[in-house]
Amino acid sequence: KFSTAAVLEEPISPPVQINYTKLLINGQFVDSASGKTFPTLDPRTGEVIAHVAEGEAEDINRAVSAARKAFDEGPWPKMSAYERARIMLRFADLVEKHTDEIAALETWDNGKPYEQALKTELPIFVRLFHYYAGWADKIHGLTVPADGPYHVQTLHEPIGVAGQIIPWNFPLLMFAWKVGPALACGNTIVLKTAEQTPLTGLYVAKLFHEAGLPPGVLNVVSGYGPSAGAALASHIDVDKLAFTGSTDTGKIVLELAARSNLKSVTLELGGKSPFIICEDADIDKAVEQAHFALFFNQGQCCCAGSRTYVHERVYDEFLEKAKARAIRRTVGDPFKTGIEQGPQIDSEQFEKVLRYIRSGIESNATLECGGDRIGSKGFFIQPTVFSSVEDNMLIAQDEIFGPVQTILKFKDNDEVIKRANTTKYGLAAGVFTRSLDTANTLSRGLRAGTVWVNCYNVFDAAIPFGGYKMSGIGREKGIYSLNNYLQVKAVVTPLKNPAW
Ligand code: TXE
Repeated sequence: KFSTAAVLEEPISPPVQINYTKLLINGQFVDSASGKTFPTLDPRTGEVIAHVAEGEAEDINRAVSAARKAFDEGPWPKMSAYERARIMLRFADLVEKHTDEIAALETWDNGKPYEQALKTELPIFVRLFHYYAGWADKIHGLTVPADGPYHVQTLHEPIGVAGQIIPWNFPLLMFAWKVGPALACGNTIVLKTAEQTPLTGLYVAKLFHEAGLPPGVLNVVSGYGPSAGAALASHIDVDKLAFTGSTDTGKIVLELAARSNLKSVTLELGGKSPFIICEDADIDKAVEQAHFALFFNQGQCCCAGSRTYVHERVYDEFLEKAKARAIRRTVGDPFKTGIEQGPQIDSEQFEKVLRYIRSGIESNATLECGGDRIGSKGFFIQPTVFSSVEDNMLIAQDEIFGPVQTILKFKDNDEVIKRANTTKYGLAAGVFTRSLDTANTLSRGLRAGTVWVNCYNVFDAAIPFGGYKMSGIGREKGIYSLNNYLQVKAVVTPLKNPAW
């Protein structure tokens, strides 16, 4: 029953050097106040790649002071929006110039396939900065036709210092989703990267300074959640907090934000997204997209299509093909050409995924393929498929965050809408059908921030992304993300001559 995925050979030597391991505060690389460091590991082997300065509360204080000064004294928020846009565009150019190195660093620290980082994620990263640079000089208020002899206008102003906490599954893309809109609106930033993946954030932040970003505008602190992350979320001088991570940690940071200074908070949290294959779907396309929806990025996606609902009339055909596709999936050293799947991020996530696989077996779901680790080194897991999954099983309810596809059977649209919505999450959903009516019925019935119809994982910079229910608060990307980083000021002036 195991997949035929390749066993890992000797790891390929990454084609990049690590130059930046300190904290980036006020435009300078500095040691942490305590002098402490922490190791970041290669998920292929579990071995140490580098020791990185460990930021804690004292370092967050230093970074927030720098960001505060850069906001209050300028020039960033008061600079012409066109100039801000030009710096963002110059940064995007520099990223393109160093794209091989940045992708290699991302793969080394995270374990994702190099080809995915290079050909999919880096272009999305660059495009996102182009997109938000385009917005910088198009953010403006309104004139408001209020009653009475008043001239009323709204000014759309930056909020101030933005605290941003990002996870390890897409270190670069999460950097872009957070930093792009915040800078376009004229804010200054303290960004805390995930402790598993500190390297690319430091690298690209250095490039931003080369592109002309003034010191203090973008500060990057590496460190752990309960120390550095919590200090940022509860900082009295931080005006806005943007967080991506688990729902449990999302609740903690929301509480810290409320207890400190009521800073406004956006949260992008977990999911258990349904992927629905209707009886009239193009089955081959649905198999491929359902596979992509779940297995992309080692299954470590908040929007992973992790409940695959298949109509009973096409269930057997879909299952056979989905299983064959999972067995064909190429797993191995992410630096090797043609590899679709690398290792999970760390031992904690690796053990968590294996625990859920055991739970699936114990709850009598049928293990169709996979189910075990690959090799004895690093954090590789076989592409795994469970069929005969029931809604009440743990594997159908919890976010597994790994390469484990769970396939469930349904009879009709009303039933599947109800079952798909019976979850605390509401991040994304997929619908596969040839009928426009069915597509419309399902996309309107599903309670999710994104519904992909006959496609999945489309992450254009202009498309908003975020969750219903416990998948989060607010939207990132697109025009919607600008609101997260703006204050609206109403300016009311009496008119001397109301007739005009
Ligand atoms: O998440 P955490 P973890 C889900 C996924 C995964 C699970 C746990 O199911 O298996 O979460 O992963 C920082 N105050 N997602 O433990 O803890 C932390 O340092 C402030 C979904 O990695 O939420 C990191 O920078 N910050 C997800 C960030 O929060 C704190 C992506 C995320 O870590 C903190 C990742 C605290 N007390 C995991 N504790 C998605 N939505 O894409 C931790 N952090």
